[in-house]
Amino acid sequence: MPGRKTRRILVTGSCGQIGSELVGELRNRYGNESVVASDIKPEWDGESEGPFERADVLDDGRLREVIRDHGIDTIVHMAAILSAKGEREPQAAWKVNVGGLMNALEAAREMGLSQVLCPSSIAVFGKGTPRENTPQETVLKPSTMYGVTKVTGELLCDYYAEKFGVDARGLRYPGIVSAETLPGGGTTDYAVEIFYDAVEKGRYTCFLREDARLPMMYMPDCINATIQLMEAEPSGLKHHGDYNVAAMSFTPAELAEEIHRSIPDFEIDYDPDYRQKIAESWPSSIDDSAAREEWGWKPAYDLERMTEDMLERLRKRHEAGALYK
Ligand code: AKB
Repeated sequence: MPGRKTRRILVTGSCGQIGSELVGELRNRYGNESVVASDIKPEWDGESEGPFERADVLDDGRLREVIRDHGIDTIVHMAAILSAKGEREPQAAWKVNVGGLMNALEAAREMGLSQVLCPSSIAVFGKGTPRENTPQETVLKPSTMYGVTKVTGELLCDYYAEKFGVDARGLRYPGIVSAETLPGGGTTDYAVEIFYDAVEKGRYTCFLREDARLPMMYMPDCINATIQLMEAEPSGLKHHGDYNVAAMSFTPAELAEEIHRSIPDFEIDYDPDYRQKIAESWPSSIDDSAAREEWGWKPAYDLERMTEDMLERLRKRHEAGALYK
């Protein structure tokens, strides 16, 4: 395992909601030149400076070329199609999420890379899973193609770790709330959209029901969890690709109430669509004691602190005429 300062990291899906902020933080820690951002998009639109390579994760040859050219030893594999888009394009979701991960794992195996980190999601849960305080080890019978690909991804990480000794790691992200890059194609996206609409229009129509309680996390915690797991000593880890991580759980009504404290005129109404069914198949809260015990996971943000920070950042941008970047 390379030391913290000597890693050379490739982040796939760098232009996405999590990738764009993760690249910045990894560059702060490891140096700009040591972190290569890549995406199927032609240009890097993130704020940090450093190398960018256009690469489709399904193009195995291109992926290996980037790995070779930059002397990469760690892949953080963020490229994926999320739950709602995956239900509209299930074949593409399978291809990108499973095919892309296989390419990353195979490159790691054949080229002797030190680590692959691939996020999983609360979407691995489904029928027969306890919905409250969902345990680490439990039934994994997702009802979405996204969930099917994430269970497969977890199993692939375990397989490559045990069979080939690839240090493959992953964590089950809850819904992620962030102020920099908009999410796209997820069921939990409402929890970001609501802030933009609250600041811009003072009202929001939610595509989930008011009582759809889901596990959520604020981006700074998501970035910390990801880097903490990357840097955790392997000897302390009993799992590979499937750590539950939690921070808070709330319903759309509770989030609206919290926003209401700062924007008293804020109004919300509800027009649930096909995403409600996806939300109903997921847990309402998660037991993350394995992550806490094995690599010291501890979130910093609750609903109140997150809402305050989101509104402050978005209001500033709105006043400067740059709400949407
Ligand atoms: C989604 O809603 O699809 C994602 C997730 C929970 O993995 N945010």
